[in-house]
Amino acid sequence: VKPAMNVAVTGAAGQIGYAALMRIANGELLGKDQPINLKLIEVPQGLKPLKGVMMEIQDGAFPLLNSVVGTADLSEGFGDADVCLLIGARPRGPGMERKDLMSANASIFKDQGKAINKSAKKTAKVLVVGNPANTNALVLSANAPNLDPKHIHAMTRLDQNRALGQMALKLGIGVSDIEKLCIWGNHSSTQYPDITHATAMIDGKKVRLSDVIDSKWYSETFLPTVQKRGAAIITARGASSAASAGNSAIDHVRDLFLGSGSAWQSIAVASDGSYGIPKGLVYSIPCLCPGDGKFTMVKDLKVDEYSKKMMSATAKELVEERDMVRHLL
Ligand code: NAX
Repeated sequence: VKPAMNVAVTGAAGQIGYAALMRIANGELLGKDQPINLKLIEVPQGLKPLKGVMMEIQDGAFPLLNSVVGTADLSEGFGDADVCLLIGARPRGPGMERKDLMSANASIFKDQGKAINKSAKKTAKVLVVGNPANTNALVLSANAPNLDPKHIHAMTRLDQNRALGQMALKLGIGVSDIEKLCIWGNHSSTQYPDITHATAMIDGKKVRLSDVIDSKWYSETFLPTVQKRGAAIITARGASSAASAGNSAIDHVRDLFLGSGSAWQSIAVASDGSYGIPKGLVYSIPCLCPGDGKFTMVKDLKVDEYSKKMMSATAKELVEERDMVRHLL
């Protein structure tokens, strides 16, 4: 039996936490042979509902689950963590400006960065889901110098999954028939879902997506559908997407640890300056995941004029976000 890995989850009593935790406990995050210790972190007022979630987890009788702790104490929660899933964040309140939201969250992620720096394993892999995810990850990284910034990610996998779903629906094929579709930039409406490198298997033949997709459908239907999917779900469900967000967080971490071969995965991570993206911005880029917590960015892609414009628009938004939290970096 493998030694247990420690998985810390913030916002564990929230709706994404609720949707993801049973699956994590069931081995979908790190593999069906990997025992885990769950460390569930909430703000003090979240501890009561968290207790209920913990009772349900217990009632799941998961063979891989070694232990479960619920706490509002960051050093206890992040202690020896191998994986940190940072889901909890401050939601936008009435009358709250984007700038206020940005700085309220940045200070949460500053504290969490310091706690992870002190208490988690130096090799810990961190995934930020709580919004504004990219900039929260940037603040966290600045406050966790013991960790390699390469291991601090923000989630754009949900955007990638949404794009794949829409494309597969349009073409009448399965999502696994589509390759090399990726998301660039911010997890926001400026994100750029890029199909210029993508291929699809149609009637047994591999074709370039840009050869079979009408550019008017791409720009007038596909792009806004993917970029505004979160809002459409709120309108329909009366609550924001939770199960699909939890699912994508699991996809992200699972592929990082168990590998996903030649498949491209969108990961928002500190830019190394490739593609003219300002160095250090937490910016989504296509990556390969060989497993064992490692990844490599896909380099030297040809970027056409349209992509260049879209990629720099989302970078510009991230630079503006960074400027709003500069005092915490
Ligand atoms: P909920 O409001 O249902 O749950 C959030 C939970 O986090 C609450 O239980 C709250 O008590 C807790 N919390 C707040 N601050 C905390 C802190 N400092 N430490 C620990 N726990 C804390 O929100 P939910 O729907 O679960 O969404 C969570 C976050 O994910 C939001 O910021 C949301 O915007 C973001 N999302 C990000 C997505 C992405 O693709 N990156 C997609 C889905 C989602 O909208």
